[in-house]
Amino acid sequence: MLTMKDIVREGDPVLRKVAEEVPLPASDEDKKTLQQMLEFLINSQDPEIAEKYQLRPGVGLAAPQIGISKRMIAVHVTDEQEQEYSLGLFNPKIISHSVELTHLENGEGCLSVDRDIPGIVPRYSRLTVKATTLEGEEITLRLRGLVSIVFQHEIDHLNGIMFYDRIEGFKDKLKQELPPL
Ligand code: K2U
Ligand code: NI
Repeated sequence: MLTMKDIVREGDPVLRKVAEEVPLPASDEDKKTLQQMLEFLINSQDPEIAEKYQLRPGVGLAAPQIGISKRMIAVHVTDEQEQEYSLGLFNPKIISHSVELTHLENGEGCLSVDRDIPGIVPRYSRLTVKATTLEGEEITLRLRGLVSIVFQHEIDHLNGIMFYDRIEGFKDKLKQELPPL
């Protein structure tokens, strides 16, 4: 089973690469990896297992976060309408999105980031995503709310983008804090 030691932390170049499309139908190895990513999320939300293995709770995980630069994500989250999304997806692609933006009031975190970074992370309110499931089925998902945010956070990981890249002024603030060379 995957534990926190398998999670790559910021600074590792794999988190800044654009991940490769997964050749379909997926190999047994890629299917096993994606299954393990989904299992990690389920375990991380089980108080006993999370406590026993010291897992940080997660609602999403992208393959680059376990050092694999392939376009695979797992999502395990229940939305505001109590709809559960428990999915392993190959090659997720945002095919349309709302102009309207949303954000999580308390900002975002990341399993690959061992620090709190305050700030609003603008996300599209609504999203349409095409992907191929672990079972090999091509699906189209119309998402909103927390689930939409989770998908955007994970698909950003596939493109080498970290949530704080999207915080207004975050980079400038960083420059201000660092003394000029
Ligand atoms: O990709 C990851 O690092 C997993 C993140 C995904 C995420 C963070 C912020 C907003 C949306 C998705 C972890 O799930 S962070 C833990 C968490 C738990 C519940 C709700 C939001 C974030
Ligand atoms: Ni993350």
